[in-house]
Amino acid sequence: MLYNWLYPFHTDYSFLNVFRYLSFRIIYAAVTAFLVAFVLAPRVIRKLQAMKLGQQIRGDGPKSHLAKSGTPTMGGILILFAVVLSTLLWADIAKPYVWLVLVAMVGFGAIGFADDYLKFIKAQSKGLSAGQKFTAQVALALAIALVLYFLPGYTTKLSIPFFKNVVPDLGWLYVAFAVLVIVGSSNAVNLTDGLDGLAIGPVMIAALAYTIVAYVAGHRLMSDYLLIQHIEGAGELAVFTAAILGASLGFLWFNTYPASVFMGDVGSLPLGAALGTVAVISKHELLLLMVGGVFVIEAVSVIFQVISFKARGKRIFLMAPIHHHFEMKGWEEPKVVVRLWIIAILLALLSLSTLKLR
Ligand code: 57M
Repeated sequence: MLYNWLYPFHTDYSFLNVFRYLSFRIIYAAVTAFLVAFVLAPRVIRKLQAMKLGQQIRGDGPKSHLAKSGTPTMGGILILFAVVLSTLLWADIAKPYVWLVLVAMVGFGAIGFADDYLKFIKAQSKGLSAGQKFTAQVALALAIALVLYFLPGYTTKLSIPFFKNVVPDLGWLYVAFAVLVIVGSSNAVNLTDGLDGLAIGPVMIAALAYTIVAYVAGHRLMSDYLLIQHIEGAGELAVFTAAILGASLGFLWFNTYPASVFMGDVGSLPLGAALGTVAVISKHELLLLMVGGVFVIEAVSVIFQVISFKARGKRIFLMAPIHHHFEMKGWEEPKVVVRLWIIAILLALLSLSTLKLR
């Protein structure tokens, strides 16, 4: 909103002209979100501890996790606050895409909050049932997809990495596809959030990658040069993803091993949904499979493990998701986390290279 309120006065105060530059607003959205998360985290952690919102640790997991019992969770509330505040401050709030991604993030955050609330505050150990959670996620994602479908100028064409001339128009099928991307991304991040810093690291890396993708997609000359679909107004999504990057950095300061706080479903579900929604709006949905490759690997490891266990009565991994498999093989937790971050960085670099390799 600073852009909307202050830029009009640039004729009187020339330094306000700086708000016109998207790159300036992207950088300061990240810095603002970082500072909000970093400064408020100690107070939030103390509040979560006072409310006895400590994580219960399941006995059937790696034994090393038992020491984590009582670690405050639901720290994702802080991430959400930092991202929403910074986006409202630095994005052009006249653009509908800004409100759509904020609604997606807050909506999935509410689903996660309800789950955590039932688990930790009402001490109904399981929280929302899988069916309740999934139904709420699909309903919200469907609403977002339908708004997009009927938004003037939005296209249901699907970009395919590496193939610039293959752009199938999915028509109304795109609505189902968009729901799949948003709900799948939300749950994949949720499954990944099982070690200190393991989810927030790849979220940061994916947010940085989509900051670049959204900036380019919203830039007429750059999108034409790279032969990618130009999405008018997509540049403002880069302010939002930069805010996610900044808030994630601030949260990581306290979530790194040994974690002082966990994000909870109130953090993992909205972060995944936010990345999925940005991928859908910027028309780089399939790219998310590469950018968020660590999340895909984690989710696929669970799917294969459950299918194998049900079909053959045997496990493929010592334990799923795959981060537990490495723990069971004797890798220390920080080693598992940083090595998966390295894979996430490499996948993000390869993903960005596909913008040129077409
Ligand atoms: C999301 N939640 C963590 C924390 C975090 C189908 C099956 C694969 C489901 C899966 C599951 O329960 N997933 C739920 C993962 C949990 O973290 C909490 O949940 C929030 C995210 N939603 O913010 O509040 C535990 O993860 C650890 N943790 C950290 N540091 C962090 O920064 O150490 C989390 C964040 C925390 C803490 O220990 O308690 C989780 O793992 O539950 N189930 C599993 O992942 C279980 N795997 C399993 O059952 N595998 C079976 C299946 C596939 C057949 C198998 O391989 O045979 C593992 N998780 C646990 N115990 N807790 C193993 C058993």
